[in-house]
Amino acid sequence: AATGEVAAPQQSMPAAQGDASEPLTILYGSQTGNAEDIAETLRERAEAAGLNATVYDMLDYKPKDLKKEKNVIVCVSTHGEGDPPDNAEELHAFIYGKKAPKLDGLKFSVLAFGDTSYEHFCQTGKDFDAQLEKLGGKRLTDRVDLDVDFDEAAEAWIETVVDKYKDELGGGDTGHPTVTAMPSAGGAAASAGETYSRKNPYPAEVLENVVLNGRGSDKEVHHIEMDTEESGLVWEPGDSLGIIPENDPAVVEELIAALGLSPEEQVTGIDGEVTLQHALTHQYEITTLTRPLIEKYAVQAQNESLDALLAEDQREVLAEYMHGRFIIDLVEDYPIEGITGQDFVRLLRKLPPRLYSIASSHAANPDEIHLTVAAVRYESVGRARNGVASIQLADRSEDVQLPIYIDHNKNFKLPDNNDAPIIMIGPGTGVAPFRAFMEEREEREAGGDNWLFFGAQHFLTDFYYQTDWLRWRKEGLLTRMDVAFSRDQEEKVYVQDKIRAAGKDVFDWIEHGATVYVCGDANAMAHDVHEALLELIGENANLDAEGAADYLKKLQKEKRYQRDVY
Ligand code: 2AM
Repeated sequence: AATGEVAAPQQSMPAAQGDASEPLTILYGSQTGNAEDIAETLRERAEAAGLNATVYDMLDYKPKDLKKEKNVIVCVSTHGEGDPPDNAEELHAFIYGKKAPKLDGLKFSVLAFGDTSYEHFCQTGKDFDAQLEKLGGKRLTDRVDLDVDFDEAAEAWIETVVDKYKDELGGGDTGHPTVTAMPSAGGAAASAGETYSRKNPYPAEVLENVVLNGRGSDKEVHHIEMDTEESGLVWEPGDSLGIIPENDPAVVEELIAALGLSPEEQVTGIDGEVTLQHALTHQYEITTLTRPLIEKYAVQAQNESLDALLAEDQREVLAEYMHGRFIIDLVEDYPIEGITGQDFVRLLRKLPPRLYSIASSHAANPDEIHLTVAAVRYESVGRARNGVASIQLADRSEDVQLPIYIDHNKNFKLPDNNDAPIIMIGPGTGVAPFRAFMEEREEREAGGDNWLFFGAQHFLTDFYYQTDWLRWRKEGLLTRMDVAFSRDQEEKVYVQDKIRAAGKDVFDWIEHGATVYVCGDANAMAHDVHEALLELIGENANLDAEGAADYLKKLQKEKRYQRDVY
């Protein structure tokens, strides 16, 4: 039990400058849950430090309340082309909008989640940071931008922020006996027995690897089955599988040769001394070019034309250079005389896990995880390029054990109510989670109606899981299926065209409580589907553009419009 004095919030200990009972509002905007986990951990630490902290999903937070706040901490990720996650959209728009309040009394801090391989790295976090200041807020700590391997940096940030707010507001130890550890690496908190996590992944064997496309298709999508029988892994439909991949040995070899180094050179890697070859195969990202990497590389390269490329006004030229090139191209284009293996690995970031939407239900088959994986192979700037994880799965996954873990996604979940209808929109590999949805609903004997929109190039070669869908259709589990085979006729037909054509029915389903799910390509498809939904809502509910947008926003708040787009 606690031995320290636990002060009631209102009569807290004397404050250094402020008042420890002053509310500290933590707002998170998160697509898959990373920012949410960190926000939760932050709240626990803040409370343990005697602060009066509350966490809100930005979706559940009234933007107007912002003007009453004295202390706000924002944890937010960035998606696609620098866009906010779905649940942050409204607040993000609000602080830029006409109704944005003056925030003179506000103290704030921002933690941004992102991925340095994207041009608009951490853009949403940058937006909040800049705009809160512009509205009059005072930045209490510098914004921190996290890359995909964020555990340590997030931990350090939490400590800094809690200390800073404690200094500002007073507070002290509440005597809370324990503070939970960071949850992010492990996803769900560890329960009894061994639980596998990102830090402690399960070595899984691939049982099945078949190409789903027929001969002559432009696409190469693999159906992968992994053995989870001994793993104890539990997932829900909508969750993703994290895979810690290995780099292609041929690519490693080529890179080492380009550097003029020996594969046997000893380097200090992620955890101790290893050969350069081992480090580059298992520990570091060696393909994707990022701006931070090029910046660090340039310091060693001392090459005028590379420095010129990094000038602020050359951002577009640099983006153009990075597009379609890998790290090996940088090494060849701007060689560094006498670079050592150690110098080189210091430039690299840790090999991040790759996430795939799980295509099977644990309730239906706890012994296997199924994935639907598009093999990424292309040629650019005179070189064949491969996706790291997809090509390992496609070409080199026999007789190896792949480290895997479950990446839970609270924002893409079947309704608890088995009688509630659902509409699933999943062209291409976006169909994966919907196969899991249907398996799950079959298992639950759920009575709710199910409607699938699927799209692909050709009926004959690209209708993924056709036999599953047809069986479910025949058995009545799948109530309706609308397919858009884009290249089977002169004019392109996409899922959004089918949605528009069925607009009245889609609207009826929504009015009858349907949840709408969208999975797949974030840039073009998800945007176009969103527009189609707005249109059909406007038409059928007799609303203008603003009214339709509000309708869809409300649906999103009720968690009846969920997206898993990438
Ligand atoms: P396309 O390749 O013929 O352009 C799965 O990849 C399916 O999604 C394909 O039929 C592809 O068509 C289609 N697709 C491409 N762009 C899309 C978009 N903006 N919206 C919806 N579907 C799209």
